[in-house]
Amino acid sequence: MNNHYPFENAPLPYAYDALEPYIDEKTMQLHHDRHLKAYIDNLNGLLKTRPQLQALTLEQLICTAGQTPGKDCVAIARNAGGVYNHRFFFHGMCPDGKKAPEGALAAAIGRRFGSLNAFREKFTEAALSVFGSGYAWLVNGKRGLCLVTTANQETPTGIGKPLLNLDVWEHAYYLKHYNKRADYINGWWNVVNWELAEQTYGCGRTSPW
Ligand code: MN3
Repeated sequence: MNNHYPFENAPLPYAYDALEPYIDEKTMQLHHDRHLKAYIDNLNGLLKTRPQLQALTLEQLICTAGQTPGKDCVAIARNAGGVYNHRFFFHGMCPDGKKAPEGALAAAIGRRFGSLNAFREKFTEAALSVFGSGYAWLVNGKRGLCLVTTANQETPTGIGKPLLNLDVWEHAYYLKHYNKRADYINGWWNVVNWELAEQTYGCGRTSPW
């Protein structure tokens, strides 16, 4: 998969219905094929006439485009964030994954939050607290693990290395759960890709795909 322009909408790493009954097939189809695709198409459209930005990765675009004055720079950062956040979200889930983290990540969660259950409660609270559209994240920051919420398609890459994210825009759950975000979050815990979060925690990469 290209990590720079032109960005492509690579297929999900599992079938659309693989996360049933927790996340429904139709939601996954629309979310990947339309919502993510729109960010990719918008981003490619914005970069088409800017060769100086075409070799940059998503992380570099988010970082540099948002700080560069000029027409469309905010739009570039927002759409790059939309691609990064969705790729992170889709890869951060899997069918039949392990139910809990192990190894160094499990130990770090225990140190920071007391227990996995306490972490789940705090993360759920954070995800419920997002007003309107955004994400909840587990980030490995300068002082260790922390919970972060971001609005719209903002990313926490300036705070540290993201390990896990949850899309709480209504399009992520409305078809199945209507306005009940708590039910969606509850189901999502069953499909968290802990193995990938462990690998991301243990390596130098800033994105897990
Ligand atoms: Mn989304």
